[in-house]
Amino acid sequence: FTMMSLLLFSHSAMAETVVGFAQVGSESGWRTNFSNDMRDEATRRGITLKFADSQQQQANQIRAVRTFIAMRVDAIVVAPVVETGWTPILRQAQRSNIPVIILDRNIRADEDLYLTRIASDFVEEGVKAAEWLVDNVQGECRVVELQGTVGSTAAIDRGTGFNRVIDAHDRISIVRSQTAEFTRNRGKEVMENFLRAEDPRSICALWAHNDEMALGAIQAIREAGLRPGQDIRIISVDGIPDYFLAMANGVANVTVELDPHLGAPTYDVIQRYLSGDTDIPKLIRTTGDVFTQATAEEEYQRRTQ
Ligand code: GYE
Repeated sequence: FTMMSLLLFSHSAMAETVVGFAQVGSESGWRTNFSNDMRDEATRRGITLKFADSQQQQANQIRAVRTFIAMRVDAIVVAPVVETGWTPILRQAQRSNIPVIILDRNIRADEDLYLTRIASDFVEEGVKAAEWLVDNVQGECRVVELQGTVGSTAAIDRGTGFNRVIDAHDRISIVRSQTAEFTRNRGKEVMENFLRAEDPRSICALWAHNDEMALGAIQAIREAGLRPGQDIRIISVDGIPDYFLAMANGVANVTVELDPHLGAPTYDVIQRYLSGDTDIPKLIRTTGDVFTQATAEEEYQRRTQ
């Protein structure tokens, strides 16, 4: 043993775990809850978290990952903005022997390039949202759709699931569809456009790929003199407290919950891997239930107290 190797040995045995996290941004309440959970759980476990808010730009995420590699962090977590374009930077991480965990949205890349992915089934969320519509709204129904970020798994798969269900029902059709980038402001603006482009009274339901856009759209519907939740049914995904409040107030109808508590399963996997466990599944699923006005008040209280 040289002095140097002794020093290195004692460092790796004692050093605390450092994790780099390239987050999408702070476009929605759900995302903010997820970021806070990642920070809180890291603190609880004595893990140092290097957090990068990528402002919905993949280029920023790739730059953050490159920095994490240069810092020689113990693990890298990516919540990808879009699905494509990840292979080169993940190859770099692999060459540096740094494990990568994919959270939430998916990527199109070789499975060998990451350790595991922790996420819900977004197709299933779209299916559940559409099934609520099929079961609760009678007769012809003209739907307007606010899509999430173009190229993101959450938008692609939720759209796929919803369409799969309504395609079997001739009475239900999507008459307008546009992205509002998962944000409340854009949700309001795009809904205003929909209400101008269509006869507002002919719109039966809004299908929004997240609560944040739905909340913006609810505002637009009110300003147009219609009753959200009644004249236009509001269907969405995430289950953030503000949306539970909207359901309790009768201005929104249904949401499919998405669990923002991804910190514990993420650090579990990282700690297992770093202690030598090689038996880690490629996909770890989180699940969520459908919530309606029926339990909205109590669910709101539970989530905010
Ligand atoms: O539904 C939305 C967000 O990727 C599943 O991204 C996520 C989505 C979530 O900002 O609110």
